[in-house]
Amino acid sequence: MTVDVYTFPPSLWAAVPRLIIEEKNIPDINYITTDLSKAENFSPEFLKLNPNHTIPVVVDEQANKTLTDSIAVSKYLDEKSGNTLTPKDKHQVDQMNGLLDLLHGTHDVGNPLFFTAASDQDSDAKRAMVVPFLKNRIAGWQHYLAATQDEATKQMYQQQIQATEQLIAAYDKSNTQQAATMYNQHDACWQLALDLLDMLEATLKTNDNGSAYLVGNEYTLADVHTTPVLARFILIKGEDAILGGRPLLKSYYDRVRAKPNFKTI
Ligand SMILES: N[C@@H](CCC(=O)N[C@@H](CS)C(=O)NCC(=O)O)C(=O)O
Repeated sequence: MTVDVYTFPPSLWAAVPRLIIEEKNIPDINYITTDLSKAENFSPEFLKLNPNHTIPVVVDEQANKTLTDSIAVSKYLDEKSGNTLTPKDKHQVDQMNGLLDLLHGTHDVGNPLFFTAASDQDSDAKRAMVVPFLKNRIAGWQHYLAATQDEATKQMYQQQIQATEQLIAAYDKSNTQQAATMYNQHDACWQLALDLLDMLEATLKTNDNGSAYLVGNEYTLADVHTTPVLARFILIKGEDAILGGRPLLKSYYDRVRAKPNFKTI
């Protein structure tokens, strides 16, 4: 019996199950692409699986389990395959869980950083990639909106459309007010990203008695969740902005990106 893994290649958090499955060579996985660019994560079928409309989702029918966020997904997949990505030591487990909370709390800014621009110049550089993606999502919501009778669901689609139209408008530099609001939002996210990077550097420094990973010498779920975040930040801001001046994070990232499972990011 296979386990269904709902994923989308460019998604940040959907990389988590892919990294684990590749790392541990977990068999019998059925990857199902949920195309976020078409808002497929808002289809009626997907909303039944995860009303929060996010990926990754894992469905293990045989075990009667549906997991709808990447922390739960990662713990489930690890448990199912021998718990090798979870430390044995209780203190290290606490440390790992603390890092997972940090990555998924207020510092979870990889997606808003990607979809917003920092300045007029950044807006010019990103517009041709971001705006068609957003317009495509609107077409997806409109399609689902036309097909639903449920008032609450209609409202939810309408809100998504409205918020996305505002974001598209902010990419038009002549809308100076909306553009400025987006640049401020981007900057607030960037400050949180910098804060997170400094905390990761500090964690590696505290641990730096020769340990290779965030929680000691073994690759754990903390590393699985950190890797796609670093990859995303580098994609947006470039390697120097992320790893420059953070020597421990630089050698850490060199280590995780040299692992065979990194190709799934
Ligand atoms: N806390 C959730 C966040 C998942 C999340 O934000 N996933 C993004 C993709 S990386 C998503 O599905 N976004 C929905 C959308 O773009 O509509 C988790 O860790 O699974």
